[in-house]
Amino acid sequence: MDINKIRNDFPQFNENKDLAYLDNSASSLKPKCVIDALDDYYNRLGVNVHRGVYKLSYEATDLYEEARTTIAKFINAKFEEVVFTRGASASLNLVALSYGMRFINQGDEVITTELEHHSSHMPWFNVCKVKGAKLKYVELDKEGRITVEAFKKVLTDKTKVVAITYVSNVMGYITPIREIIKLAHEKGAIVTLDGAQAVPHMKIDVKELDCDFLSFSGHKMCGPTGIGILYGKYNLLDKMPPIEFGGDMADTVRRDSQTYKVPPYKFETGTPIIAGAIGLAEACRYLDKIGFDFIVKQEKYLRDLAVKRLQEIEGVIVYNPNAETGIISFNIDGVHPHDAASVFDNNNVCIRAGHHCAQLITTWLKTIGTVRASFYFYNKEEDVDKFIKAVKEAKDFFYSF
Ligand code: C6P
Repeated sequence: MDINKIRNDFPQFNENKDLAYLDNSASSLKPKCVIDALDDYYNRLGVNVHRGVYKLSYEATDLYEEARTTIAKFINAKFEEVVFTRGASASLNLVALSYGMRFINQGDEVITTELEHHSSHMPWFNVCKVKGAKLKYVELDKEGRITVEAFKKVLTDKTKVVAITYVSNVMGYITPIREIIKLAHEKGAIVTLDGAQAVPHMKIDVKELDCDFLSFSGHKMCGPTGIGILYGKYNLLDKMPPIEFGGDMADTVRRDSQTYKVPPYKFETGTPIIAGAIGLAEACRYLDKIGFDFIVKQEKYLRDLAVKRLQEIEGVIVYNPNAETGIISFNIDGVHPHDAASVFDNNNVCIRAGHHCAQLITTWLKTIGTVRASFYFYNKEEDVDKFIKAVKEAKDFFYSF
């Protein structure tokens, strides 16, 4: 595929020709077609859904619900299994606050890992604390990976929930999730999967994975900010209580009783994120057009190239040289990641530095934080060149004192 043609889809590169955008795990850039879809909704419609008895509102409702159909197809879910949320964090919290608070009891066990983002780990830490359940951690291997063997060691008859990441936002490792899900189900536990770093980068089929819940964000996959998805198996969503109450999710409301709509609507309180949903559906169509075969190949090619060149620089510590995805975590020995980051910025290279909202893994790595470069399909070799130049410049600058 012609990478320059792909880059023409992204107005950011016209505005900022010299930009090496390597902070894709934080948020991806947005293609023109997604911006146009948002524009179209606001320019032509801009009205509410599900409520208005006039043509504009019917059309907005159709676009909003068609977006759900598109996104359901994108992950091979059913329409009614796709809940619109504010993002991955909101989706992960919804599962813990609803399923966890209703179905976890004293003495139950929840399995998590040190590779979790705070939004995956913290909600279950709190559920366990309130409910008197035990939070157990899968022992990571020497590289910092989750293995099936280590998972088996913490899985027991008491395990009720496995809250686990599909791809780590710091290490970029892909969790061997199929086997973990199978083993968890054999014990009668459910698996809530954090797909924030997986769904933008690989083809996901929730039926084939057989996960019980999958959470992800629109803004990391070419979609707008402020929209995310919670996929849940319908039988689970159906028995879960809502966590927010009010407009549009209610069925009947009386002085002494109330009933709620069926999923997904019982979890979508108030005016929904209409433009966000429409924009995310456009992003799904766009990613399908680019094709995940290309996305996987391009990210891997660029990250391997960058890792090889990083490893040639003395003093650079790469924490995940063998990761399968486009994430590289590293440090320049003795240089604070935030200090290094300022040199990248001066070179117009966008990277992230710090603990990446995943302090369990930076603690495990025995560092306060890392510098993280994260690639997406629109990155090119020149970005790697600029990135390596910035690493060398940062090292030379801080080693000159
Ligand atoms: N990680 C990063 O730079 P939100 O912020 O709700 O869209 O996504 C939360 C989230 C959940 N899980 C994982 C694995 C994630 O990586 C993120 C977001 C960003 O790594 C911002 S901290």
